[in-house]
Amino acid sequence: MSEAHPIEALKALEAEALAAISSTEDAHALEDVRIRYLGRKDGRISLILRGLGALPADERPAVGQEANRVKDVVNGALEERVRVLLSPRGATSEDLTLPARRPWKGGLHPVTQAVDEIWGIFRDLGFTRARGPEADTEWYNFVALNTPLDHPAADEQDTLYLLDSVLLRSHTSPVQMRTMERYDPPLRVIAPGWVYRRDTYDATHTPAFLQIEGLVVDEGVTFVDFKATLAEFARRYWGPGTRVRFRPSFFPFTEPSAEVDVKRVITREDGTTEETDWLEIMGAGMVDPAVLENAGYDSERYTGFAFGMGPGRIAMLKHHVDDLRTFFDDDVRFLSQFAS
Ligand code: 2NM
Repeated sequence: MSEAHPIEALKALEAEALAAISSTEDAHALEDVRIRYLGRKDGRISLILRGLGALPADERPAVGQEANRVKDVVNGALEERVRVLLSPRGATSEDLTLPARRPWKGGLHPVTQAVDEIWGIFRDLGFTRARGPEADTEWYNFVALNTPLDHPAADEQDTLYLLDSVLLRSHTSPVQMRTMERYDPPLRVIAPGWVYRRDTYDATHTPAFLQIEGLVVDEGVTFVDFKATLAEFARRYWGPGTRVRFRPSFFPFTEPSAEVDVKRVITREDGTTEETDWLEIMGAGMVDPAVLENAGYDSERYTGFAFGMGPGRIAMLKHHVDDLRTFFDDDVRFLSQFAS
């Protein structure tokens, strides 16, 4: 039997090679098939290509073209098969190397984080958390706190009234007042909560904001206890190297009163340090004896100190945010950077 015409032989080789490729089960077997048909030295298709010169001149172009076509088809089949064999499930339609979609993860709001950290420090210092109503009376919000109703703070310009003498609390001090009424000294309470003022929403004000106030009352509580407690708080919150400064101020419910400032000392990676400007973090003072008397305490026997701060403001200082509204506009793209 005479040898088959080269074009017929090529078609037969093509079918044979494709069948061999699709029956391979691993990459080694596939490489053997590649060498058998396309190996440079004596692959069966390669041999035909190399033998083109021996053919009659008029057959050469057609055989050459067919040999190249078969070579391309077999190469393509080899590539496809290697992808199938190397992919974990042999799947071709899914790219299993794609990174998975990151799952949505909740996080605490930065101002909530500040409340939790601040309250946590005072808890460690022996304070108890107290709550009270957000709608309260003029008595608890102002009068009992030594703030006469003709004081500017009590004006309708500043306070949101619900009824004649019922209002949305403008600070959390009424909680301390109610706590003093209910419990005898010694008292160490911390009252975080929402408070309301008639303010226009801008970079540093919002009509509803969180406040944290604290109160300590006992026999023999002095200005030294006051300074030491707040300095200890500042160093636990802002870092051990933090400097603390008390500036004289005025509040109707404390005498003397002070603004508390901190200066943070930041240690850079190379060990050198940098000091921030003084940052005002809270108002505070020794509780006015008239306030203790309004609570039913004997102001000859007991003394105390109190303080108040805004965790929103503290979070702004901590995260170098200069517009309070970015915390409250609820844009998750902004807020998610504080998630922990
Ligand atoms: C402040 C500043 C100074 C304060 C006073 C009282 C109370 F009820 F004991 F009298 N609670 N909080 C106080 C004192 C709050 O906030 C800036």
